[in-house]
Amino acid sequence: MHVIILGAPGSGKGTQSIEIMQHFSLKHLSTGDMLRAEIAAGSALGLAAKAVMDAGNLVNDDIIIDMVKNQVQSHASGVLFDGFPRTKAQAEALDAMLKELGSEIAHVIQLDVADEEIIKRMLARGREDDNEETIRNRLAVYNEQTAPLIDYYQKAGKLSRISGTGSVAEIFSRIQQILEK
Ligand code: B4P
Repeated sequence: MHVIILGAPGSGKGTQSIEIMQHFSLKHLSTGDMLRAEIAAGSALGLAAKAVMDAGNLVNDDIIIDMVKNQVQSHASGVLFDGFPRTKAQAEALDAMLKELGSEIAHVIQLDVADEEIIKRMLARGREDDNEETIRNRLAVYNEQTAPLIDYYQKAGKLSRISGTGSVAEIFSRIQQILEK
């Protein structure tokens, strides 16, 4: 079973992914974590990605798709995609990758959180890319480049939209109901 957790930056994708991983045997694949690992390692990819991430923009599709491809091939039994795909090109590449493996996405869970709540959460998180100017740009980039995926997965009959407001446990129980169906 392959699952995507979709939502605006700071909507709690990473937080819920930890809960999902503990209950379902899925490999957690976070492109944000992978990019931060590259930055920490000081690789050429990390250096290039850092400036893009600090500005709140998206890292180049080809780089991201290559990064994900290796992981998907070695975890064909079930992946939880967190923060990927973020563009239509990434979504189409993912569909093609899975098709090659004779597989497909089973569910897409979309976390719905109001912008004001997101800004509050991210300012409290205080990661390097969590200043107000960057957050506002990330929300604009999300609306422009990632939000069209809601329609993409809805048309494919795979989307479940849930409220991402409430306690971490409350939100996880909404997700659990969907995944256990
Ligand atoms: P990501 O690492 O994916 O991170 P995110 O969207 O900021 O956060 P997430 O939704 O996981 O929120 P979290 O659980 O942490 O992206 C970082 C950057 O990497 C992107 O801007 C982009 O530049 C680049 N990137 C990554 N993937 C890419 C791709 N595919 N293509 C191109 N570029 C890519 O929660 C946020 C905060 O809220 C935390 O402090 C948490 O404790 C708190 N919180 C969570 N749930 C809560 C709740 N229920 N109530 C109150 N607070 C809560």
